Amino acid sequence: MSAPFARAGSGAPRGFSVVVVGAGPAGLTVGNILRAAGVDCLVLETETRELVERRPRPGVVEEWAVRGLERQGLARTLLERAQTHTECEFRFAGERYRFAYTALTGHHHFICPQQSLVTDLVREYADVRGGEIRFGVRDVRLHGAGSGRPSVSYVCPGTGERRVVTADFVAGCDGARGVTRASLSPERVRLARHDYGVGWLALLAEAPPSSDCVVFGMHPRGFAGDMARSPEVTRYYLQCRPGDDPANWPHERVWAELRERLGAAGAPPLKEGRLIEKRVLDMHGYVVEPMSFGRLFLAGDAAHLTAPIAAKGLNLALHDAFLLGDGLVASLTRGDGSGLTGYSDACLARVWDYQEFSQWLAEMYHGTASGDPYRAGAALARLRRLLDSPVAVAEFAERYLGVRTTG
Ligand code: RFL
Repeated sequence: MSAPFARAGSGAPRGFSVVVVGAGPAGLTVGNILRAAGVDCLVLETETRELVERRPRPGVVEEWAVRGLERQGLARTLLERAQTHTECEFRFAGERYRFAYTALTGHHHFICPQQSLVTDLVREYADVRGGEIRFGVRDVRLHGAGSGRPSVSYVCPGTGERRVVTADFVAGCDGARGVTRASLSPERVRLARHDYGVGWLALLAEAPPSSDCVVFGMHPRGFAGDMARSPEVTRYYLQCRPGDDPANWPHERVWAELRERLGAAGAPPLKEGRLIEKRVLDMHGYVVEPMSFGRLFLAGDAAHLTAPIAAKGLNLALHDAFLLGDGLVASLTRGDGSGLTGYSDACLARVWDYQEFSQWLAEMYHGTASGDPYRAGAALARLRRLLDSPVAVAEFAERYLGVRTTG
């Protein structure tokens, strides 16, 4: 491992074994794994600690991911506080279809607002495991990613000075809008992108849950989703035009559309509340292959974006982080580089599986409202098969939960 500090006054940049760019779930999980093994590292984050701990983010976490956090000693408060989801409901043509996936598979989802997870991960990394972290840094730049000793520079928020840190490895965990991905050599990486051609109006309502499980509504006017987040807050989605302006969706219109698209025989009435978040997400996904270049390893949304259609992005970020954290520890403490060599392929197998599931689900959710009778007919066939065939249901359960339940 590198000496973590350069001699005072030497003018030489400080050195760390690992510099992690980005304090989201991916970066903080990598940092925590490194600190548990006694590896020195620095996390750089452009936002303040208060903002990353409060930024409202989603919450469907797969059971295997929570067990992975638990193995790293990172799930204690999540397990104390998170609700579990065991069923979901499809609504179509005024009917309700319950899908009790836990009864079928023995597995469930955890519902935990991402900001609670991030708060726990920051506290554990910085306050318990003694990890170094700089919040509010500006203009982060990566230098020499393909070289034997890369460095990262940033502008210090307090002094306005540019600081340089060197590293044995850089973990690029700076999300979809970060800078590390751009350091991958364009000749050696491929960016695969898919545009779903629809938008989702993502809403957070100060309203108690209207349903005891996640509800997916497929309607000729467009998809609608109802996902309880806590006893006080519920997330709703409404399919809309890509690039639509949230200002086109005043309170009355939102609730009228939700009532229409989620309406079904015997469904409990929606509990309305003040809309505290309203933004339009253009549904798209991308995958960067390979996820590493030289001594730079990407993890989470920095490497791949999964449209929130199947609620998979956070889960993939954690999967990458477990593999990257373990690979870095093996390399730095035991000289075993096999985890890092196989890192990209090991991540991408799950990434592509989840991308394909999102695409499959997207067609079922949006086909009915596509205006294309062929797509609408095929979407209905997809839904009917899911409702009628035990084999289709078992496969859906596996993919929805991200586990192999058979074989
Ligand atoms: P993050 O969470 O974006 O964190 C990246 C961090 O890097 C910082 N950053 C930089 N730091 C230093 N230098 C720079 N140049 C930087 N640029 C950026 C950022 O400030 C940030 O702190 O990425 P990470 O760690 O890869 O985690 C990915 C997940 O956050 C993401 O995939 C999920 O939120 C996706 N997602 C969902 N995933 C699930 O598994 N289950 C869900 O239910 C779910 N629902 C959703 C979602 C994403 C949504 N939005 C926000 C599009 C619902 C929505 C509405």
